[in-house]
Amino acid sequence: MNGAEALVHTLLDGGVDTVFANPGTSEMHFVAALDRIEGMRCVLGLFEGVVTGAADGYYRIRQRPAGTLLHLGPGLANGLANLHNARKARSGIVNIVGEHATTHLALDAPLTSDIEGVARPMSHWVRTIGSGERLQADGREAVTQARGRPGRIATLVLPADMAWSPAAHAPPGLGPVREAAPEPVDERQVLDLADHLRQHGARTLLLLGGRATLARATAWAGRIAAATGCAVMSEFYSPTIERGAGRVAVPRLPYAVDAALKVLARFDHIVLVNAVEPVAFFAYPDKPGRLAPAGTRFHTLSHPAQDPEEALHLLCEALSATRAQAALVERAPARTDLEDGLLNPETIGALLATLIPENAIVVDEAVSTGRAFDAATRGAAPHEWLTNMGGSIGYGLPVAVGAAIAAPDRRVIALEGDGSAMYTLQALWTMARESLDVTVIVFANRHYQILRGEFNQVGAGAPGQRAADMLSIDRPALDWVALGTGHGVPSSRVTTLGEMADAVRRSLATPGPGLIEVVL
Ligand SMILES: Cc1ncc(C[n+]2csc(CCOP(=O)(O)OP(=O)(O)O)c2C)c(N)n1
Repeated sequence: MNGAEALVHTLLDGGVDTVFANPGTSEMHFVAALDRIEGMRCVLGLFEGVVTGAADGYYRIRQRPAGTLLHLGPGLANGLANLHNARKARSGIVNIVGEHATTHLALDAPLTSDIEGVARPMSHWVRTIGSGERLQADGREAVTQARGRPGRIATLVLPADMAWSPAAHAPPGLGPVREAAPEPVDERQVLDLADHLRQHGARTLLLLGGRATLARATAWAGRIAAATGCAVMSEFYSPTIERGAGRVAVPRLPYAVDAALKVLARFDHIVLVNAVEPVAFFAYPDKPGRLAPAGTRFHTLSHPAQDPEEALHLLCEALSATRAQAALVERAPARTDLEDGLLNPETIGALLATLIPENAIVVDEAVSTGRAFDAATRGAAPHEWLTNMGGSIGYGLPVAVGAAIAAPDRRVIALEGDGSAMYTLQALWTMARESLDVTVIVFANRHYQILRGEFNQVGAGAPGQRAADMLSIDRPALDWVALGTGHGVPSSRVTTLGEMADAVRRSLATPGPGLIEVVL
């Protein structure tokens, strides 16, 4: 057995059975090992941002890390933006990054760089395998890190000579690597919070983050709200929210600072459930960075290393509210009037509420077009909704790839701003090659629309021609039908709501990917 083979076995033993890859010469022995050893699904991405974003999407749906295979420092660097997003989403990922053979490093060949230095800012854990004897232990530690609670980004650098040299056999007696158990919930704190909610329920917000937005957790939150009059909301961004008809409504905090300030002004207390204090995305002159009013008291029910479902359940029990009737969202009525009407963000939201299929996974990178989708799609059939946790655009198409690989029996819908989709459009090719059931809807407003608003919000005045040219993408207009078709994805363009409805229905009913360019 060589080192590469030993490492593949170590990953498989640790429950990592999917690798998103973009390899080079230094990774060829690892590629050969993946070829020889049964059990690893290998998915090629044509840009490393696709690879790392796919691993993020995979984790969010499977709650289990995938591996990535990246080519030295530059390959890793190409993947960093989506590793940043994954890190903010608390997704576990095992990055395997190839490195020159140890003897070759001194020669300073063209691809030589400080890989650990590149990796560190976006990784929780970084290690270069320094000897064949350490290889399996280091591999195991990388998997253990990624399977931590919450998930962590582990980057393991594999020098080519470690990959091709004979490796030590697996140390005996090591069982499989499992996800770390959650830390226990603080029962004293649960009782204190129950007392608090009995007295101040109406002025308290339960703010849900991380896995607290899964339906099993929100079901308890809904009962707590019914019993105490508290409100329930989620952070603006979530790794995934299980929502839709029949579930507890968990509105998202608004993105816009003024709107968020207004919502939070209603509360004296915020109970954080795997969430953090809400802050503005950016600083603006004359606007506060903290979104809750000064004097708001924060209480922590659970933090990301704890199980929010358990915490909410215990709180519900402490309130004797486990049988309370949570208010559940009703199914949005079918709208026959809609499809002859105008095409705009409001009507698109209403249409999506009728079209999202049960159990679908929606990846939301619709940016300004999607601002009202949260309220509009609340009564859709039950589904999951994923948002960008790190704010680095280009997350959506890769995350859709990973989600589709993690859940092959579910339809994925990627809602994309045209500007955002351009960052990682190579993901379309992976969707086509792997025949993934992904419906990509590109909102072609041909601008960086959100930035036009931000220009004004930060007090930069009215854009002149040079500034306007940096905020628009209309000259030339991108041809999404050509881009999609060129990557192997059947694509169409629509200009009315009726055409959009037909095209989306067709794609949902057709196995494999489809792309719809919605011209706004
Ligand atoms: C990696 C990265 N680069 C740049 C930005 C800044 N940025 C935020 S939104 C945006 C434009 C988004 O355009 P689009 O997806 O078309 O959505 P729209 O604003 O038009 O609704 C840009 C460039 C970012 N967030 N991340």
